[in-house]
Amino acid sequence: ATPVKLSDYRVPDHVVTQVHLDVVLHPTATRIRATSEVAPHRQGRAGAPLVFDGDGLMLASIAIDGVALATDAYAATPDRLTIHQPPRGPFRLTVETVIDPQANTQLMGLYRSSGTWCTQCEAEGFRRITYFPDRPDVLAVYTTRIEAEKKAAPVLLGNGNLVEAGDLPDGRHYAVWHDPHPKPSYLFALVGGDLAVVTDSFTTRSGREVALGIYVEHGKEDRCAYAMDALKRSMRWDEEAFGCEYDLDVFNIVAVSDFNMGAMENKGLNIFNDKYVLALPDTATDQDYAAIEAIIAHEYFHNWTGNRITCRDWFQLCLKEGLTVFRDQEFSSDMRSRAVKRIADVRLLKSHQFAEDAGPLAHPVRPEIYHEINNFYTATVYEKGAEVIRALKVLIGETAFRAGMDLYLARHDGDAATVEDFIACFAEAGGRDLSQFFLWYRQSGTPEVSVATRHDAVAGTFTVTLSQRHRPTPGQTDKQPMVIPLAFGLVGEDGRDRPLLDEDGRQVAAVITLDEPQKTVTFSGHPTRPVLSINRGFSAPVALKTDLTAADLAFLAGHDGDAYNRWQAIQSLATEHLVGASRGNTRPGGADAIAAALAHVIDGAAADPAFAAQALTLPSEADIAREMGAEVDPAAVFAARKTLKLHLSASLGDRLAALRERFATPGPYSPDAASAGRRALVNVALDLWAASGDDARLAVVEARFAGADNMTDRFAALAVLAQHPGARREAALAAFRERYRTDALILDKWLALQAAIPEDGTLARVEALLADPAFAMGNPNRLRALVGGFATGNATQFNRPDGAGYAFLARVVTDTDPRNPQVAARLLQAFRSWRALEGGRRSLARAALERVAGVAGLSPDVRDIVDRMLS
Ligand code: HT7
Ligand code: ZN
Repeated sequence: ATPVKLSDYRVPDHVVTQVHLDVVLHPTATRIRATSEVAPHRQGRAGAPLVFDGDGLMLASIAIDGVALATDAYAATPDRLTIHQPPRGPFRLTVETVIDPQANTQLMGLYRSSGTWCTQCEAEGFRRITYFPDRPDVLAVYTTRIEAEKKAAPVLLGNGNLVEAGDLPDGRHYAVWHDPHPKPSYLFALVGGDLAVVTDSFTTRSGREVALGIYVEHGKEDRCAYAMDALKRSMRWDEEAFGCEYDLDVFNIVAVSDFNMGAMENKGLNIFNDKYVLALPDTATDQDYAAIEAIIAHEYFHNWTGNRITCRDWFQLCLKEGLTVFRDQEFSSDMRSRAVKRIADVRLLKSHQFAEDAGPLAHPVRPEIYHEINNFYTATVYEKGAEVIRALKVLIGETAFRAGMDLYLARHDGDAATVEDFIACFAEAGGRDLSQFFLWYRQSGTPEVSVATRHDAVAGTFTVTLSQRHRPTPGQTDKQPMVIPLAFGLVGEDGRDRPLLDEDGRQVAAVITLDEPQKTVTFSGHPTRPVLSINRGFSAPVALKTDLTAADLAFLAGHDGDAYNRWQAIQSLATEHLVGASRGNTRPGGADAIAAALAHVIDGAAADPAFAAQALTLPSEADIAREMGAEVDPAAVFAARKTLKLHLSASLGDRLAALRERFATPGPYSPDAASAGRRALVNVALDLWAASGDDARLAVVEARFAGADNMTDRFAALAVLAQHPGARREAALAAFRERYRTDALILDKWLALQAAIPEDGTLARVEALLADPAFAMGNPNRLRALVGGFATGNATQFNRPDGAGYAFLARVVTDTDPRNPQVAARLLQAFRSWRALEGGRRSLARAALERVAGVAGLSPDVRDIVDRMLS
């Protein structure tokens, strides 16, 4: 297939300003009549044929201004409608299509989930409903009339406000929804089904009353309170933090159980994967609550960054996604602990995005070419996209950043904009040239920054030399130096930041901007050597190499005034040790130094239990592998990490045990951040304490599992037991299965946990679970839990030395592809770091990928991933 290139962008020849959709819902034959007000685009090609997109469509009828078209006036194929000589002025085009939602297993366009009709139109799903210019720069006002049998679909929802509803003969009814805000087709949505609703209301700052509704399966109404609360907090926060007020009379959320991603920001009618809506203390962990809060906020924030201002084309995806992730991260930081949120976000960035950027799927935050847009909803576009905005804020300062945002929201309201439009607002607000900064959007790969320091006790100076390096990535060999804002401090022996003075004794800012290949900065006033704390708060998304010694890191771990860097210091200390151990070289005393740093964390845990929990969490196997970069043996990595855990379990045993009492959460469960932080600390301590495998300790864990009064503690105990083979584990897994036998979302946790057991028997267990009634191949959540959990959560077993893990994934991917290409392509990305493996595994992984590549009739989604993976 021919790739799509950013450089080929041109305005459409025809625009649609208004659409009336008449949808008659039927399980297998839904009829859609779309009447569009079409006009030639002012800058389009005069006299061009009209070309509308389709995907698997069948045309039932076509008319212009009410007159049926002669068959030679147009050509309709499943994926295109062409009118050879459309009128030169505005006209009304009516097309009728009939589609089969029941047969739609791709979950794109109009499909059915547990009997509910629902839609997913981003990125190119609308063309599976009707012929249309399905591109984000065609903005139209939509009116949708939905008709259905009342018994099957008593609830009929659309975008915008409800303008009319009523009964029809033969037990049928209808509803008409009108959305006054012009929008691209990817934001269209409708829902029809027999759903329960939980309602509330919100008064905007200008006094507009908004009716809020969350629609869920009957019987799940009691699980919506947290999502509703998160929604109201998001609405208020967006007014206060960004001046963004909601703009319709209604805001509805519908939770469905079959969904390809997390959620979708359709105008006024968000559709969610039910995993990110439903929560009760007995069903959801603290992490689930935090994810619900973040995703509810994310989708809501799209109302401005994505909907009111949308993207000109899909190359600009980060314009809405990176910015909206940045906004949801800020929201969660304000709702919870900022430092802990930052640590969690950086952990995620490094584990997903750094890995992506270091492998064959690396691409710029704003790609310039794609084969399949669905494969570009990536950690790079989302998470790195957010980091770039954060770095911009550090670079230009808070005031200029806010002024730039205000300008962007005012200037581009109603536009389909570009990243250039966005950055121009900050250049203008900050009065500076941001053309070099733009490289963050164009160059792929994680910049590497090396830091060397020199102390001159006689002159009292401290010199920092920074250099940047950019490795080649697919399609990019020559790269230019970037603008890298590095927040920093110089920490004195007393643990306090020293004044930052240049060589002339003048105060300087606490940010070094590295915008050349190398830069040297000298500070005065240091008769004794300070310790450099750099990239504070992870101000730039770079990989750092410093000359900090183990003693410096231990010092920063205990004293850095920047909480993020306190955490980073412990991570660096542990990672360095674990990388060495994975390669068979351990430094004497290395594990003791880590134990000492963690003991310090435990002793000071009361100051911020959630932070202490993060600090006590060792680098993951993936973190260690990423740091190694090449010739990774996942079994050696696992063994190194396990050895360290055993050491810590023994040396910190009493301290860890005492945390359980010290930080027990009193009273009934509450999902608030402070209580969640205490639980996180107790549970991470439990895991380390029980790592010894001592039976008496496991008995305590088992008792905690049985006695837990909430899902967080119950599941944490189960996860600890899962690491230790034996009867206790199997009994606990069976009890969990039985307790939640009718609750698919909870059984997903059970599936994922077993898939992650780092033992030889796990692949057989996973294969057996494919036949468990808790599993369903056609449901994306189940597939992600079991197969995704195995491929991305179990480094030793996915990377078995016999290649059986790779063969298994390749098989599931090729089985899934004909049904749901998007999900298949995502699963396949578990191979993204295959080139960094040691030789034996590398050739087995290559063979598995080649087997996938050799399958005839692969979807464009899987073909794109496998080709890039092998190129
Ligand atoms: N903007 C939404 C992306 C999305 C999506 C993309 C492709 C296929 C299915 C999808 N479902 C949702 C979600 C978001 O980032 O907010
Ligand atoms: Zn988004």
